[in-house]
Amino acid sequence: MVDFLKQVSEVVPSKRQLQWFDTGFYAFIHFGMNTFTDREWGDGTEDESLFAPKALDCEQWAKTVKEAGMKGMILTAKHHDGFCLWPSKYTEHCVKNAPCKRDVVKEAADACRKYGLRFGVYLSPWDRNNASYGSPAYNDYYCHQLEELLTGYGELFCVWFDGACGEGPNGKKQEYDFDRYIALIRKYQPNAVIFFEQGPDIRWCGNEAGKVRVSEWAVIPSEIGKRAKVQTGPGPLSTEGTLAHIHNTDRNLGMLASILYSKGLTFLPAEVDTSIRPGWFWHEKEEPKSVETLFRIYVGSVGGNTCLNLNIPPNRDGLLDERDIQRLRELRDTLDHEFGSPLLAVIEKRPDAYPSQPEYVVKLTKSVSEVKYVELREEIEKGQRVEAFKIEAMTPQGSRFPLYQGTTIGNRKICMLTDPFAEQNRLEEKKPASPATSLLVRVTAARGEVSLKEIVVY
Ligand code: FUL
Repeated sequence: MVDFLKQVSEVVPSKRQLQWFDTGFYAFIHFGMNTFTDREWGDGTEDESLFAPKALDCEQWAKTVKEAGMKGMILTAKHHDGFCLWPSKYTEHCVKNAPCKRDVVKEAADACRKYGLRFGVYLSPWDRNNASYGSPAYNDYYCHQLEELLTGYGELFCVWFDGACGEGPNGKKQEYDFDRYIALIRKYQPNAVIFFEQGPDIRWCGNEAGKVRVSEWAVIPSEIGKRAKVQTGPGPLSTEGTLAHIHNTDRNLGMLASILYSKGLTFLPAEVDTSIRPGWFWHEKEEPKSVETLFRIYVGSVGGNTCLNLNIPPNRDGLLDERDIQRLRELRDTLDHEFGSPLLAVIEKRPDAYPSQPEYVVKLTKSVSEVKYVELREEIEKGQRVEAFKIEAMTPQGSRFPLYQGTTIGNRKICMLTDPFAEQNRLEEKKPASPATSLLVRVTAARGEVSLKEIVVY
């Protein structure tokens, strides 16, 4: 069992996964035929003449994304309706036959470069327009299109596939040749992460509502990763209740874990993809989510060992909607207000603690009542190890009282000690300040030796 735990604790991320973790918060742009037909899924019969944005300006997208503090953008180069936002050599169903003949992929890629954003593409494998869909020839078609995108638009940070596999125009379903698609991406864009439900670099968190698991592990059994039809909530994918129990007495769960892990382990972190609005595409009547909801999604995802891919859909003019821009400004203001100025703190690692259960004393110049958030980061390059931790307040005399209890940390864990949107905050402001001026961060269970690379207090 000890060997097994060692093995689990030594599964490390790739360079491209680390770069993706650093990207952290980026935009999804759903734009295409559906924008003009007011639908979420087109059926592939839409006439190219419908694609006619009047004031298309990808720089407006990039500027907004940059100002919101995001670091990248992923564009729907082709959605399920098959219409391509670039002039593809391999189909007539694309911008070259539309009133707007511009290469939207190129304009978006250039705008990203201008604003210092990383750029990625979403090429839907499901294609309801292409006649070859449902036959091996479609895999050739898809690879040709991938090749156009992989070679014509500079460096990509992400190639995003969704799992939808419905019927094509002739009623047939397609067997996707993912191995071939992946090989092509690796050949031309070795630094790009590939998003798919089951990896290979990042996996779906299992819902489109912006929710993460309580324990969002990046190290998961390869076998589970391959058939990750996961739902919201703590599913087996999180390995909650499996590995954690190996240390404990529950033999059945220990057995289950060794079976699950018998096919090996993989580093496969989750991405949270959600839309600022109810739909993925722009619909006049839809309104953006509240700043409170977006803030909670941000803290849960970026601060929950995942990255946040937030969709903002351009409208029929080809511009981001002013309502969404305003909401992103509010979100940025809230994030700056809450995380803009960390508190001064001196951090000391206690010398006598076990390597797998380190303890850190965080000395503040203020009372702990002032602390709203504690951000913890593991040295994820060495693997993800922390299974449980506690944060306590400590007085100069050494009395302690609990403030927060958590499970996984991973790349970044943001622990919210006071809720900025809760009414009770205003009432609590009147309470006397706590005499405690230190925090004690204690890792209470881990898969191996732990070293936190950052503790930041806000
Ligand atoms: C899903 C698609 O079916 C939705 O339309 C959207 O593009 C979402 C991000 O992925 O699989």
